This record gives sequence, structure tokens and C-alpha cells, in this order.
Amino acid sequence: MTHKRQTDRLPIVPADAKEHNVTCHYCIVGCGYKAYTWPINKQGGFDAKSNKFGIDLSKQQAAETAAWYSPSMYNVVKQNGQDVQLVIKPDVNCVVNSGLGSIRGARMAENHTSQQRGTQLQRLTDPMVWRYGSMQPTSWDDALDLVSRVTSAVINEQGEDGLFVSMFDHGGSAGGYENTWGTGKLYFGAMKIKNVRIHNRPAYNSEVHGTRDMGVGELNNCYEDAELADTIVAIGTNPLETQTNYFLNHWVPNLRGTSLDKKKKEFPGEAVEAGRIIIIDPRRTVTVAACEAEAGKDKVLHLALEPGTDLVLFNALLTYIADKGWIDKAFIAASTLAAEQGAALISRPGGAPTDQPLTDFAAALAANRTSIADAVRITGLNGEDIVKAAQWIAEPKSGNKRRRTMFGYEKGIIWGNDNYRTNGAIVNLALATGNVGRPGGGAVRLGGHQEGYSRPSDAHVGRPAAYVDKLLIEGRGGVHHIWACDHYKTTLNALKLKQIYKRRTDMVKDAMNTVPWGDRKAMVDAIMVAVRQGGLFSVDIDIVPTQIGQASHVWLPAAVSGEMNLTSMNGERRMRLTERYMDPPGNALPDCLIAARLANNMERVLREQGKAAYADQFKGFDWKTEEDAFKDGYAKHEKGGEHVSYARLKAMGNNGFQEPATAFADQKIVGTKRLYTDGKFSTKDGKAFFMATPWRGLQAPGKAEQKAKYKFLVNNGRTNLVWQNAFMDQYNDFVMDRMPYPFIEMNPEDMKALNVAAGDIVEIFNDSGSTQAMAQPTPSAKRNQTFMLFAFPTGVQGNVVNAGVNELIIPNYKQTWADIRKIASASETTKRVSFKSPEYKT
Ligand SMILES: Nc1nc2c(c(=O)[nH]1)N[C@H]1C(S)=C(S)[C@@H](COP(=O)(O)OP(=O)(O)OC[C@H]3O[C@@H](n4cnc5c(=O)[nH]c(N)nc54)[C@H](O)[C@@H]3O)O[C@H]1N2
Ligand SMILES: Nc1nc2c(c(=O)[nH]1)N[C@H]1C(S)=C(S)[C@@H](COP(=O)(O)OP(=O)(O)OC[C@H]3O[C@@H](n4cnc5c(=O)[nH]c(N)nc54)[C@H](O)[C@@H]3O)O[C@H]1N2
Ligand code: SF4
Ligand SMILES: [Mo]
Repeated sequence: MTHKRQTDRLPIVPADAKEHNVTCHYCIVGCGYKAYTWPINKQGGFDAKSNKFGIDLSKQQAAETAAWYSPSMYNVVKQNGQDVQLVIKPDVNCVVNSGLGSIRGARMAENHTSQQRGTQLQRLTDPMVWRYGSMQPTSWDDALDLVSRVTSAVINEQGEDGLFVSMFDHGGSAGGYENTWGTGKLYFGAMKIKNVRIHNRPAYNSEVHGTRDMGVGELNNCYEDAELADTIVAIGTNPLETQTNYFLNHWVPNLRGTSLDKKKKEFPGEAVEAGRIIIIDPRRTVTVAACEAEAGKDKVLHLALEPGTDLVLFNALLTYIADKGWIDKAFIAASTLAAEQGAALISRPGGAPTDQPLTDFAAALAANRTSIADAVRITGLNGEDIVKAAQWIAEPKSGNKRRRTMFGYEKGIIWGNDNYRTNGAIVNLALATGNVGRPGGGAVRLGGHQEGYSRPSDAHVGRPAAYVDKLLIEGRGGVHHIWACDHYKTTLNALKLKQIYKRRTDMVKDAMNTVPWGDRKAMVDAIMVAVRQGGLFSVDIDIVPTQIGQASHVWLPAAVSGEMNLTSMNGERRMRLTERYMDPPGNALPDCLIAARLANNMERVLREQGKAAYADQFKGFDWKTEEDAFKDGYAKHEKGGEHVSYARLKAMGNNGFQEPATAFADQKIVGTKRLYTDGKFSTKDGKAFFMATPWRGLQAPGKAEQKAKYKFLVNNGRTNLVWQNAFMDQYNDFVMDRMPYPFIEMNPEDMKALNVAAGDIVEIFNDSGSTQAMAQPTPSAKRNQTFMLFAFPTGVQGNVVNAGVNELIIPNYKQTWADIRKIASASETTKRVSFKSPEYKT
């Protein structure tokens, strides 16, 4: 909001301002920040003694000074009921970001609620319930009583399978160890809920089954490895925009050659040079442009393959590298499944589909053998580039030293065609070249949110897990609890889900409208009549009114990181504690405490009904604070958790430690820099598996047909400025002035053919649904290949993603095809938006 506030001066942070450790609660990177708070009627002075920076501020500061903060890093908020000034600025001493902010994280302060400055007044302050035809505020007791009575009534009739749950599984914003534990203990401990899904996919499962089945956990390296690698292979990711400070603070130094000293120190006697990068993405991203600017074009190889064909490329690379003898034979022999076992083995830990065997190197190579010519035909790449990629990945360096290659992948393949095998094909390459568990290596997810998972076992869910959206569409279930996700904006087959969800929840609303609110028994009875006829009772636990929440009957207001103490870990497993630096708005509570109160209410209601044994299952939620949830969950259940406490984490500051903790020594938590350094993997005998990953075309049902029928690829994903479904940004003018509508990048010739000009609104439509976006001319876009911002409030890309998933119920958001037509010319709103290319030129 500050960009319109004509802010001409900001208060100096006084020397005695309170200081809190903060980990940015947005993306996986988890940059370190410091939150400073001090009374509203005070400010610091110029002299070194009276300001927090300890610097004489009357003198001109250098350009790169840390003694500075921007208007977006400032706000006036409540702390223990008092107005305080708040500054949240990047921490120069945090090894993750070294003082860098990003266009998302550096807005954390202005994205908190301030009554005084009018920011984020959309936040929910009280539980809200459907009564008298609209959402009305009420008390926690009243709202939770209704939720528990309806939930238990549905369970009494349909069993626990009648309770559907959508819940986050991550850290950072809307997650963290406290909150995954709170919700997990409720739904997987007290109950055994099977019809449960995760925020970003329609089932309760792993988005990277492939690598896990092979025995290779997906966050196995450390951020320093990106500085040490000879070659970085970036697959289906756009890290400048989506893992921003990891890219800027750890990849760019390698590409620039400024991490050579680190390399020399780590690898004495090895030839070292500036890093190279291979970027595998059908689209030319700003990451490609930035890498070319930083490393020089000769060190950047962009493989703009046909969408969804990554698997073929990896199989061809594996074949070529193996035939050249560039594999790491010693590593394969010591750390992966032995050949004689592999040939006969069809091993599927956890029950992977039968046609996807985990096996040994030789058997996998035989199954995956792909010629360069075949790869050229299917991927559309040229053969020289594929060979070049093989050389950059594995050709031995001078002195016959093995090349150190880091493989990082994200949603371009996770939400891509044949997720399981493509994931496996990447890990095949990394294992074959000995690049897991070693400096400068890694086969890793680059990540989305931070992580912070601590829950009782989910084994009862089974594999494949229930396709929850499909069941909701089929009319199953009677009650739905939604924790911090907005499927209306972020799921697949979204239009269909919305149509049915609205119909089912409206049935319950109509029933509720017939009963006076105070007559609880009559209310529950009326709801149950509607439920028996196919209605659905919906409870949304969120921080703002959401789109799916428009259908809900109860909203429960949650607190975010900083309004509560919260722990989570980043993409190199770095765990930190964000310390509570302000009050949540109104009566909002941490998610873990909402879960606990819900459990308390379930216990009370069940006891009333004479179900003592079932009621007893809801015991153990007598938490007063989020720290109680942490002690009950992480500290007791996670590997190394016994070494970790809030006090110890606080002392470890913004650098924290890397999980798992192995000891507490010299007043420090001892962590683990890299996984698998001993060459032992997460399998029974420690030997990693290779995977047979033969190509089977566009694999998810409906994809090939959609491709054949419609002209435009509707590739989709993220942009630097916007965080997720814009739940905060939709009330932030800085973002909304730039992005009033979601953009769709289009080739200018395609636009001409459709008579579409910059800023015009186009409709994107196919058999699954339709949506709209603002046309953004993009000269680097290939003909017939568009890219649309995902999950935006004013245009949901998921409306046109079809329902087909892979056999493990992983969605394929990225490969979507549709037709496009103009529906409106650029309005006053879009006319003032800049459509300049975001590429920077050198
Ligand atoms: N600015 C910003 N950063 C974020 C987020 C955000 O909302 N905004 N969200 C966070 C979250 S939750 C996540 S999961 C991550 C996601 O991080 P990323 O995965 O990096 O982001 P996406 O934009 O979803 O997709 C990455 C790329 O996949 C490419 N792609 C599409 N199809 C294919 C294909 O067939 N093959 C290959 N190889 N690539 C393909 C797209 O062109 C796109 O450039 O970002 C995190 N960081
Ligand atoms: N087409 C398409 N669809 C996609 C993707 C794609 O690439 N393309 N990517 C997928 C991915 S990777 C992701 S992560 C999902 C994102 O899908 P969602 O998780 O549905 O989207 P978010 O924007 O992360 O939603 C977060 C919600 O939590 C609320 N919230 C924030 N903080 C808190 C909190 O502390 N407590 C509570 N209770 N609520 C809170 C916010 O207000 C918001 O409503 O989208 C998926 N969908
Ligand atoms: S890069 Fe990610 S963690 Fe770092 S400041 Fe930006 S959003 Fe936050
Ligand atoms: Mo994500």
C-alpha cells in the first residue's frame, strides 16, 4: 500500500527496539529477516548510540548499506494490545539470503493488518457463521459447538469417511510444525480420516513418490551446493521468480565465477571454473535471460523441449552418458541395488503401480534405452544440444575428475506429464553420475512453500489415495473441513468442482435459513436432512474471506506466522523459529490451537452423546500455546526432535540448524548439512533403486485428446510479484495496479491472428471449462504456446485443466490445451499496465 502513501520519511529504529528472529513465511527459501518493534510515540536518533544500526546516520550511507529499510517494510501494528511500530527487514547475517529481500518477502510488514494505516483490513477477526442469509460474527464457543455437532452427526451416520478434509502439508505461511501437528493429530490421531487431500493436489499423497520410492529423499543437498556445482541442471523451474534469493544469493555467484574460492577450498587439486547451467523448460523464462546475462550465453543451455517430453530427454541422456562410460561405477556398485538382484526384482515399496519397477542400474538402462535420434523426434530438441547437455552433466573434467552436477526440479515436471517416471528418470541420472550426497551435487526439489511436516502416520489413507475432488463431485461426504487452501482458485477441473460444490452447500444454506440460529438441535437436524439429500456442510479455516469460503457455512479465523511463534524448515532443511512479534487480528488463533479447540469440542459433544470411548480419542489437546503443540509434536515425534526446543532455536537465530538434529553440544543444536553423505539411502538395506522409466506419451487420461482438439498450449505457473493465489496481494495496490487481471503470455503473431491487442481480455476455453486473462504480448513465446498466471482471483487457470491424473492421483496442471477468443478490449484498468518485456538486456 505504501507506494500510494507519499511516504516521505520513516522513523529511525531506536537502539532499544525489540528484536525478533523472522523467517520469511512465503517461499521455500526461507530468508532470514529481523522484526523490530518499538512504542508508537518513540523513534531513534542519528547518533550511533540511539539507533538500532549503531551507525552515525547523519552521514551519507553507501549504496549497499544495511542501515536502511523501505516503506513496504514498515507498519504500525498491535503488540500485547498496544500500538507499536514495526520494521521487518532482511538479515545481512543470515546465510540463506545475506541481507537480500524479494518483492514478496520485503512486503511482509505492509501485508499485516494495521487499523492505523489501513492495511489488510480484509483479515478475519471473528468466527463467522451462516445465519439470517449471510455470514455473521460469533464466538469461538458458538461456532465450534455447531461444527462439532454437525461433524459428529455426519460421522454417526456415515462413519469417518463422511468427513472430508483439505489441509496444508507445508511450512511457512499457513503451515509449520505446530500447525501440521495440530491438524494431523486431530485427523490422523483422534480420527483416521481417509477422504483427505492436500492444499495443492486432490489426494493425500506425495508429489514426489518417484524419488522417495527410490530411497532418495527430495531435499538432500544444501544451498551451498549450487555455489560448488560445475553444472546446475534446472528442470521445470523458474527460480529467479520462484526461489528468488536462493537463485540470487547461491546460483548467481557460481555463474558469475565469484564462488571460485569456495570451490578451490572444498575441492583442492580439482580444476575449477565458473558454473554452467542447463535450463529445461519449454518456455524462455526470465531465469534464462538472467543466467545468460550473468554467466554469458556460452555457459547457458536452454533446452526448450516439447511440453511434457522431459522423460525422453532424461532417458536419452542416461543412455548417452552410460555408453560413453561417464557413469560413476564405484558409486553404483557401493550404493545402489546389485545387478543380480535387480533383474528379477519388481519392487514397489508402498505399492507403486506394477508397471513401474524399481530395479538396478543395468536393468533400468536396458528398459530406458533411448537414442538421440528418438529423443530429437519426440522432444523437438536438436541432437547437438542433447549431446552438449550430456557433456556438461557428466563428461569428466581434466585429470579425469568427475563432474559435479546438481539437479533441481520443480513444478514443470512435478505437475507435468507422467510425474512418477519423470521424477524417477531425473534421479536415475543423478545416481548414475554419483551426484547424490556429495558436495556440488544433489537431486532435489527446489520447493514451493517452506516445509514443516509433523503428523501421525497417514498409512490408513492407502495408496493410491482417494481422489477427493472426484468424490466431492460425485456427491460423497457430508461435511468438509478446509484448512488454508482455496480449491476454487487452485485445483484442477475447478469449474466443475465449483458448480457441484455450490449446489451441495446451497442445499445446506437453504436448510439453515429455515431454523432460528439459537435452536441448536433444530439447526443440526435441518442440516442433516439436507446432508442426507446430498448437501455438504463446509467449514473454512482461513485468514481472509476466500472464494471457496463463499460456499462455506462457518469461517474460523487463523493467525499467521509472526502473530504466533512458528517453526519450519527451508529447502536445505534449515529449521528456524519465527518469534511472535505482533498480535493476530481480533480473535484469530493459531491453526494448531483451532484444531485443539475443535478436538475439545468433539470430545465434549461425543461424551454428551454417551460415546465415551470415541470421546476419549480426542483427549490430549489441552494445549494453551503453540509451544505446547510443538512439544507434543515435533519434539516427541520427529527425528532428532529431542534436541530441539523453542529456547534452543531462538538461540540458534536466523541460521538455525539443518535437519535432522543429531545432538546438542556446546550450547548448539548440531545439524546435518547434506543427506546420504555415507552413501546409504532411505531403503531397508541402504541401497538406492534405479527406475525403469519407458516413455508412454501423454499419460494422464484426456490429455492427448485435449492436445489434438485445441490449438493453444495453456502452460501456467507463477510470477515474481504475486504470492500464490494472491490472498494478500489482492488487497495490495502495489500488486493490483500492476496485475489487475491474470496475464496470459502470447506470441504477438498469435495475437494478431486472433485480433487481440495488449491488455485485451481473452477467454480461454475447452471441454473442461473456461476462464479469462489479460493478453500480454511476449515475443519470446513460441507460436501456439501461451503461459497463464495460475490461481488468480480474477481468472482461474485451473478451470481449463481437465480431471485426468496419473495412477497415483497426481494432477497434470501444466499440460493443458484450449482455444482462445477475445471477449473485451483493453479497459481503463488494463490500459495503464506496462506490457514491456520483463527480460533484462545486457
Ligand atoms: N513469486 C512466487 N514464487 C513462488 C510461488 C508464488 O506463488 N510466487 N509459489 C511457490 C510454490 S507453492 C511453488 S510449488 C513453487 C513453484 O516453482 P516453479 O516450479 O519454479 O514455478 P512454476 O511457474 O509453477 O513452473 C515452473 C516452470 O515450469 C515450466 N514448465 C511447464 N511445462 C513444462 C514441461 O513440460 N517441462 C518442463 N521442464 N518445464 C515445464 C513453466 O514454463 C514454468 O516456467 O514456487 C514457489 N515460489
Ligand atoms: N493450474 C495450476 N494450479 C495449481 C498449480 C499450478 O502450477 N497450476 N500449483 C499448485 C501448487 S504447487 C500449489 S502450492 C497450490 C496452492 O493452492 P492453495 O494452497 O489453495 O493456495 P494458496 O494461495 O497457497 O492458499 C493459501 C490459503 O491459505 C490462507 N492462509 C494463509 N495463511 C494462513 C494461515 O496461517 N492459516 C490459515 N488457516 N490460512 C492461511 C490464505 O488466505 C489462502 O486462502 O496450487 C496448486 N494449483
Ligand atoms: S525469496 Fe522467498 S523466502 Fe526469500 S524473501 Fe522472497 S518470498 Fe521470502
Ligand atoms: Mo506449491
